[in-house]
Amino acid sequence: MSTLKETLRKKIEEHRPRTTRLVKEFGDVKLGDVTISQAIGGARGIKCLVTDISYLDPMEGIRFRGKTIPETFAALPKVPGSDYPYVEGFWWMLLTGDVPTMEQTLEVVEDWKKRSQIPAYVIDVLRALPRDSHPMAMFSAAIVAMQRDSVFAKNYAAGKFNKMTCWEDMYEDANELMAKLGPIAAYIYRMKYKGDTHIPADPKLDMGGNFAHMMGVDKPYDDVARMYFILHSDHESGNVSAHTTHLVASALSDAYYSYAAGINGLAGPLHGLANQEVLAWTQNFMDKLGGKVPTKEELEKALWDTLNSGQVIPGYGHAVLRKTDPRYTSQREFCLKTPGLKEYPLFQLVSMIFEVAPDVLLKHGKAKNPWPNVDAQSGVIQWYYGVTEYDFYTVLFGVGRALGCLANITWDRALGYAIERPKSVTTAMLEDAAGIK
Ligand code: HAX
Repeated sequence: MSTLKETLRKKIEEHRPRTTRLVKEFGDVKLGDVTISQAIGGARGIKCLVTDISYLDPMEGIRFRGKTIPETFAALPKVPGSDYPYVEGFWWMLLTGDVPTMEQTLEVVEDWKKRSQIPAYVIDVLRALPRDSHPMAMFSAAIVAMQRDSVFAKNYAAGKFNKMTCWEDMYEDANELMAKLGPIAAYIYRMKYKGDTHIPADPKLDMGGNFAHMMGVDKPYDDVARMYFILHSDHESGNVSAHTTHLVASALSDAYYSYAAGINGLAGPLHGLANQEVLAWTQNFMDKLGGKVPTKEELEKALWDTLNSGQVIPGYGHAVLRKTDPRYTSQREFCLKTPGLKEYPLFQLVSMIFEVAPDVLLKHGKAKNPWPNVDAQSGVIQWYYGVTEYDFYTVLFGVGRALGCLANITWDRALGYAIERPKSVTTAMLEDAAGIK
């Protein structure tokens, strides 16, 4: 039995009475009323999901288990010789709420190494897909293909379902996925963009280091990977990828079905695909200018052209945040402290967009939040380190987002969260409620 699993078991046992008491004794306490615009407008702001893994304050941004991004990076054990922590230690923190010791972190590192081999049939599935399939479609197919190995599904089919202990099967599936997603993503990358040449895993490396190695990108891309996966891990539960994963898991679907569904949601341009769209927008703009650095006036015009043609400015705005996304700031700080990257023309252009776009969006008057989100900055760093195939960027997001989604559905099972089933109403009912009928 792993120390992480035992620690998690204690946490779950301590936590369960809190949830039970809230439902039994305080189940009728109201958290708010639902308005017509919330019912029509994407359930914005309705408080009906519960998670302790992260919390998103509109003005402050994300906290993972109560810690801001800088606090998270400072607290966790670091990979020797690196500026960023082990992703495996972060996984421990997301699951348990505690900062692990180096020894505990290394236990997860070893556990994931043992689980990291990509099954041969997954390679077959990936190779059978047309090579011009979007890498997110490939990633999703690989995840759902592995459903045959789900411990949860096998035990359920064998009649071994037990509401109190089924989180353990989810935990096993979640760890299997976490260990394999990096190597699968790297396999897709090299198959699709690097002439189908592959680099075997290096058993000496941690998850982030091995990912960089299998991608074939030199240091400090290992730190970029660690930073990127942690930053993209979780953004409380209402965003499309986290909510979809939770929703599908609520039907007692296993981690593979659930996270493949989450990945499909992440692939939408209003969500995770925005990082690809940012680079596409920026590159198109630079091409139109023949590669020269634009003036602020040229940039402002291009932003207005995008808005006037009815499109969104990718990487800007957010459903919850009302200030610059600290995940954007964290990546910007990485660029500012990295020699070469700070002077890099693409970084300078993205910085200029940061100066110009919020004013344009404010004048446009629609977006409630004119500030950049995580996706406005992430592609620049990838591009700088040679990962210029921007339709791959959302896959990177998907490897990181798994940390949050899978930690959440492990806890969903542990606390016995119900199958999700909100109520719908008809338009006529809304008109009745509004008194216009
Ligand atoms: N450019 C142009 N218009 C925008 C805008 C932007 N960046 N952001 C919002 N708006 C518009 C909306 O389309 C909406 O217009 P309509 O009334 O015509 O429908 C209006 O402003 C009000 O929207 P909002 O309440 O401010 O924002 P939403 O909560 O509805 O949507 C989005 C939030 C992130 C989807 C939105 O800001 C957007 O489309 N941004 C660009 C795409 C993007 O960067 N997505 C990634 C977000 C972060 C994330 O999930 N990463 O994975």
